Amino acid sequence: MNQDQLKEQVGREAVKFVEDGMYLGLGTGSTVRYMVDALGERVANEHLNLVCVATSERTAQQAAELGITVRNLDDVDHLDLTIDGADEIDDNFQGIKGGGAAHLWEKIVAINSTKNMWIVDESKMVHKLGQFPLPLEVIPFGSTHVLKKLTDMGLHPTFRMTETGHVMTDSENYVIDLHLNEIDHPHELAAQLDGIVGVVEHGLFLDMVNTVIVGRSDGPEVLR
Ligand code: ABF
Repeated sequence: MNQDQLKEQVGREAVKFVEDGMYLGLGTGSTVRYMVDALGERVANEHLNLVCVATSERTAQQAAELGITVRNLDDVDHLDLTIDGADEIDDNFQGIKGGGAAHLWEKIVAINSTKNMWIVDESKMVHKLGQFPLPLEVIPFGSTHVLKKLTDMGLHPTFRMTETGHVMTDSENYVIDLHLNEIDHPHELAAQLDGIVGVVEHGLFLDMVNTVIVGRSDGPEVLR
């Protein structure tokens, strides 16, 4: 099975965990796109009664087009489950997210969810975090000075750019990626980054996930 087939596999598997009446968080990324498509099928076929909160404008649009009820996070008092993707998951179920420039809203939704589930193809499973550049959402004002501070800290930062300029998040912020190769102490790094004025949020998702579904050629593996 190729990577897309594995993504579709775990997207469909995840939807089996959705129960009628749930308040459900919807992640962002290509794996989640498959999950939302499968969710749309269940909602239509089974007339599921769901209230969903999206972690990005693009997920909200996809869900709404499928007839899924989408609400703002501030219009619900809790979420039962959030299903999201990830860029890396290590042996301790710690994760890096944000490759899709959505990790701020993803983390806000995740911390307001009773349970969190990540769905990934097997290429995302690693022994140590860091090969995937660690995303930071940063405020544009003063961001060149934040970049310099990160450089001086030895964190190898780059602005995430497109041909036309900065990648902009749904909150109209910039993204800086840290090219670290290996992260030996993720909790310490997270605390360091939390203390930098201008950094809104980093993509280390630590001690947050309850269930991980990994796409494999011999079938999805449900971990935890
Ligand atoms: C999202 O899932 C992002 O945080 C992460 O970048 C993405 C993984 O992307 P994909 O499913 O497209 O591989 O939660």
